[in-house]
Amino acid sequence: MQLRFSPTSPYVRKVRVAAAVLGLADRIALLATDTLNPDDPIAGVNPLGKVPALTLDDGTTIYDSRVICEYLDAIAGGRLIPAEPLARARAMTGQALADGILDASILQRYEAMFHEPHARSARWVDRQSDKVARALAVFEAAPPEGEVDLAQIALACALGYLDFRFEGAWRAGHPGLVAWLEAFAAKVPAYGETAPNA
Ligand code: 99T
Repeated sequence: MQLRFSPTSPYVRKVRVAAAVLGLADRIALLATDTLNPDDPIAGVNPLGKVPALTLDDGTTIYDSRVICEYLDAIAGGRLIPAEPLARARAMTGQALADGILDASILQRYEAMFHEPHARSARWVDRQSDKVARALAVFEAAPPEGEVDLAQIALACALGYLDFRFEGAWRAGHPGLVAWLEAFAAKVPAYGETAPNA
């Protein structure tokens, strides 16, 4: 399998950590991708022009990170996403909340990257930053427990992204999550190995 990736993408990191935990990392070749370069083949592989995109051995390409993680989990026998419907929905909701932190954070970043200063909307940025704050408060109130699952991996990657692009400002108000992330990193070596600046 071939994974179109960028080392700074937290969605890619989620896939790579999931693959490592599932014992599938050595079946996945990494293809460096520059989504901002119009000559990069990514748009021919994923029309949305985003990473991650995983091309399977039969030539099928799948995206986005949630679909890829679900596929990898399925071929590994279902260790990161529970089969029981309610437990499954809970794990997928945890992933959606963590991914929502990423989506809202990246929208803030793109606002600064793609808009000239006079065209930026502080209201829009505040709206996104409120989403991040609310999601972090939910996780802080009840940090995930139990075996490593997809929701935990997604949360760790979201916090890692806030460290990488937002100077770790989240740490000040979330001591429970700081402790949780430290414990997660100690349990899952692939987390440190896939850090954006590793
Ligand atoms: O939007 C673009 O044109 C390019 N962006 C991406 O490819 C980002 C990279 S994170 N990927 C996604 O937005 C994927 C989201 C999707 N729902 C998924 O896979 O789950 C780059 C962040 C950074 O470098 O700061």
